[in-house]
Amino acid sequence: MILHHWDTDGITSAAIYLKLNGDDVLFTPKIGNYYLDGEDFEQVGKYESVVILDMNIHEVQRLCSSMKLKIYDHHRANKVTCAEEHYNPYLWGERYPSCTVVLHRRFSYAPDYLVALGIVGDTGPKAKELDEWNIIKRAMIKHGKSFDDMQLATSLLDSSYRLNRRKEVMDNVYLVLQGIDDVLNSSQLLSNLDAIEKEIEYWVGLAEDRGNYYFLKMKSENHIISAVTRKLAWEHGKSAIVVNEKEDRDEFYIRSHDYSFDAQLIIDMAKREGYLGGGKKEVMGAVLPSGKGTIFAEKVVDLLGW
Ligand SMILES: [Mn+2]
Repeated sequence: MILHHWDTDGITSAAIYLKLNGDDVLFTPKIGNYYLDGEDFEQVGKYESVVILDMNIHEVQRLCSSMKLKIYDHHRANKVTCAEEHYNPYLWGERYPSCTVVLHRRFSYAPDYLVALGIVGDTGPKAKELDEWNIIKRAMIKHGKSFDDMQLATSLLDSSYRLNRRKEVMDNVYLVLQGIDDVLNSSQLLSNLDAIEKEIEYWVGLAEDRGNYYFLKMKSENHIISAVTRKLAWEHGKSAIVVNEKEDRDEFYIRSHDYSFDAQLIIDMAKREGYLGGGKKEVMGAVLPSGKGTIFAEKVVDLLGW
């Protein structure tokens, strides 16, 4: 079985692994979970051998007692010593931009559009500044595509997880194996993008101007909070705070429009309170128990003196 991340890099990594080793059962965890819940654990546990691509799964060593485990990844991680192979450049202090680059290096897989799409998916426009940019450029020339086409292809592949469509994520592995044009022309994925854009616009229109920042409380099972926050901040030229109340959890997201605060302060606060949080200088997100999102947002507003 191949267990892979639900984003473009995870999808293209699974495609490369299939090309190298032949067809296999594909599996992606419940979207949003960087761990295996009871149901997922039971399903994965039925297999004698599992390859994990582009994911650092919490407590993954639980799988070792019943199976042969291999892990190829590029996220921050600790060595999983019980795995037959744990190949992650992070473990020896190197950073690779995508898991597709990990597979290219580990298996001498000749870089192609799959490797390129993985990099573009994980790094976006910053891909142009990487050493690996030449991989992307060669793929663009070979297939007659612009960088915009490459980015559109990754948005299309990502649209399935954004709309919480787990089976479609795995279908996309076979779709991308057919070629970039098959992705760009997929009517299903194109209509996904339409639906996502409409939903983002709907929520952005409901946000409230609070002087120093925009605030929005939304309710969506889709993975769009980061895109909603970004659109809010960019459209109004103000920082934005968004709380999304999902069925089983609250999500919190904040974006500074002018780097006027360091999001690390909020990441530290989330960690002190025992919540999962992460981000960069200008953005941060956190997952909180149901009902805690608004309370956390008030604390952040206090912390920032808004
Ligand atoms: Mn990745």
